[in-house]
Order: sequence, then C-alpha cells, then structure tokens
Amino acid sequence: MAAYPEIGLFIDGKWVSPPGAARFTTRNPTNGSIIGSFVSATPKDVDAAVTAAFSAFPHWKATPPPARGEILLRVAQTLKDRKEQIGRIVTQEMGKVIAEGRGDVQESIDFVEYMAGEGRRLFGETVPSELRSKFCLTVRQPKGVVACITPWNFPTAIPNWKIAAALICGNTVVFKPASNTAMCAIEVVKAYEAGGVPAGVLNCVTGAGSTVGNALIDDRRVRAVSFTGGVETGRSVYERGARDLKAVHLELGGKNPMIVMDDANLPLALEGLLFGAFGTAGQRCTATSRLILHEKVYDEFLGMLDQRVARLRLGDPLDPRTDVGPVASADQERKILEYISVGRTEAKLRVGGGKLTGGIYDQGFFIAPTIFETAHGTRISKEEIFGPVLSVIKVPSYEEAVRVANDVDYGLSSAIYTRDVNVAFRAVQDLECGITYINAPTIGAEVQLPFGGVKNTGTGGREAGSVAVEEFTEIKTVFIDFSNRLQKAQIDVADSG
Ligand code: UN1
Repeated sequence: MAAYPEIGLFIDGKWVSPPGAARFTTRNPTNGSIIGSFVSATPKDVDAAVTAAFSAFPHWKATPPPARGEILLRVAQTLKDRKEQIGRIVTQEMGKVIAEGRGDVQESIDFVEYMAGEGRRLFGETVPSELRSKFCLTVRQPKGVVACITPWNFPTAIPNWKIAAALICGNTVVFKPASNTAMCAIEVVKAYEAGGVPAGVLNCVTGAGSTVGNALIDDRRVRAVSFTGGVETGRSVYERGARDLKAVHLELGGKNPMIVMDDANLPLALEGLLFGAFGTAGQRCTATSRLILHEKVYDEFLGMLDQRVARLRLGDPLDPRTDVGPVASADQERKILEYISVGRTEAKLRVGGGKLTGGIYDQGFFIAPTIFETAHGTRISKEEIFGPVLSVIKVPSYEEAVRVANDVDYGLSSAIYTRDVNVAFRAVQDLECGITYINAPTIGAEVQLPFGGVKNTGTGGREAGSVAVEEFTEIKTVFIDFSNRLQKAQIDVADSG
C-alpha cells in the first residue's frame, strides 16, 4: 500500500482506475514529498469521458437553470466546509503561502456562489421588430460538451471559474487539470460530486496535455475549449480547435506594469508592489513584473524597496509568518533561473538573483525575490517570466510611462499610483490591457467583474463577472409573428399605416 492516495479518473459519476494504467505523482515543492498518485489517462479514457458528458447533456440542458444553481450552492457549501483542508492542500501541492492557499479556495467559493445566482438571470434581450405584431428576443443556450483545461497557479479557483460557469449555462464538462496540481483538482471535483452534480455532467481526466488535452480538443463532440495557461500552449490549443471550428477561449500571459508617478503615495505603492510582484512568488498571470518608475522618485522609492525586500521571509508556505514560498516545480525553477541569467547579461541586478541554499531551502524550489534595473526593450522587460523577478524601468514622464507600459505583446493587468485624478483617468483610457487598478496592485481581481486581456493575453473574451456566461452559451434569436399574415422584413418597409 502506498503512503499516499491513489486517485482514479472521474467518469460518468464514478472514480475509475483503468487496470494497468500508467500513473504519475505530484510532489510538494517545499520538500519533495509525494502528495498523491494519478492516472495518466489514454485517448480511450478521454473518449469514455466525452461519451459520458455527451450522454448527460440533454438531461442537464433540460434541467431548469435555478435547479442547476441549487446544486452549485451545495458545491460552494462543501468548499466552505472544507476550506481549511483544501487551502492546505493548495499550499502543499503548489507552494503558495497558506493565506493565499485559503484565498484560492475563497475565490472558488465566491465564484461558485455568484454563478449559482446566474441560474436566475442568464439574461437575453427583447428588441423591437420593424414589423407589426411581431416579437423579437434572444435566449441563451448551452454549447454542449465543453473542455476545461486549467493551470497550476490557481489550482482550485481557475477550475471553478470555468466549471461553474459552464455548468450553470447547461453545458457538460470534461475537466483536464494541470498535472502538477492534480490533487487540488480532485478536491474540486469531489466538491461537485458532494454537491450532487448528476453522473456524466462533470468528468475529470488527468494526464499529459500532449495526450489527454489533445485528445480532448480533437474530439468532434467537444464544442468549446476553455484554456488558461502559457502563450505557446495556447497557440497550439487555438490551432487544434480551429481545425474543427470550435469556440476556443484562451487566458494566457501577462507582463503587467505598475506605474509609480512622482506624486504617488510611496509607502502605499511600496506595499502594493511587494504584494503584486512577490505574492504567489510572482506566479500569477496578473503579477506585477514591471515597475515603471518616475525619475523624480526613482532613487527614493528603490531605496525603500531594497529595505523591504531584504525583510521578506522566504520559507515554509504553511508557516503563517512566511511571505514568499517556493516556486511550484523544478520546471518553473529552471525557467525562472534561466531568465535571471539572461537578466544578468542585459540589465543591472539590484537585489536577489538566484536560488536559495542551505537548511530547508535545499529541499525545495526557493528563488530569492529578484529586482533588475533595466532599460525598456530587454528580454526580461518584455517576456513573461512567471516568477519572483521584477524589472524596474526609469521614465521621465507620464507619456513615456504609458508608451513603455503598452509596448509589450501582452495586455492583462496594469496599475498606476498617483494622487492626480486627471492622470488616473487618463491612464484608464490609455493603458492597453483588460484590467487597470488605480492606487492598488495588479493582482487581486474580484469574481463579480470580468477578467481577461488584450493582445497575446487571449482571444478577447472574458471570464468571471456576469459576462462569464458568454463563453459558455450560444445566443438564439427568436422571432414570433402573431400577425397571421406573411410579413417581409426589409420589403414591407413602407407600411406605416
Ligand atoms: C491568474 O493569475 O491566472 O487577480 C488569475 C488575481 C487573481 C486571479 C489571477 N484573483 O490575482
């Protein structure tokens, strides 16, 4: 008997471990201990999951949305009851500090509850007709079977953003989570199981993206794919989905700037920066990865920053005193260290700059919070690093700050610190991105507002907020003619009497 749980696939309401299945394990990035063992699903397993979702669809579609909402409320209650346990699993499997592990689950609860209410909205429109005795309206209908493919950085919140929105709209789901946070995903699935989601409505297949993800995207019965992850994978998901003209929703990277103007409240900006850049060890797509700093406060602000960064406590993320935990995996560590080496050649290293060693650091993937001073245009100032690495860029004016902020391939989140209301509103207009914060850091989106970005950050849709349902519904336009005669739109135009 293994000392850790052995988890199956969740297909048609049952946990199944196909005999002789290959398995993979997840490990705690703090100390390498094994969290659990999971099935590496095969294309045959994916087929079974899609078959279950496809068969369950008509009944779920016919279930009144408020009744679907009742189930979601029970899911939310399960997540509430288990918040502490699941929060700890998030921290153990992914490495974010425990306050953020609980926050991940809280974001799940908030969103599932919010979507439960959507069961009593799912609004369409009523629109006047150009003809007499004719009524026009739109209704929302589910798409069918949808694939939800999710990343490891918000291992419960992002799956819930997708699954709860898809389900309230009447779709059935095949969920393929990131492999290195599979246990968090299983906790999510268990909450839906406990909430009473009917068999086949939610299915979960674990395993490699190249096998499981691709088989899912290639299955003709899957009508929509919702993917959050890196830009390269996103591109290939988009291309694969395009072959079958599937609706593909992508939430990809960011290179999020925080602009600090010369009139900013500097201590406030400093608190925001530390949270935005080093919270979740920089592994949020909304993380602050560029500080665009006005030259008049450049030295003063960096001096303040140096002192605070030196006091950040790195260590065991389960210890509530820890500010920054390990990065999520060996793979992550390697990529971030590569960027740090690039930074050393093209920019000036100010703080940090490598892996921490000695004591508990030797067992985990601990990277020192790192700050480079750089000109705009270097690789570290333009590419997404997804780690605790901040590029600081000096600018002489608001105009230059905006130019630099916008001159990247991404456009997810942004922030500006200023006390000038005119500058603040100009920034709202000028920054090319999906989210702008005034006097608050780039992270910390709330579930009742739309989330997403422009340029290479995605395909333009939004998750969360009331618009979340757009990703998972088709609009049907309905005309009801009660005139009892043939009326011709565009032709019977002169009929005004
Ligand atoms: C992400 O990093 O993929 O705004 C999502 C935030 C979180 C969500 C981030 N609420 O930081």
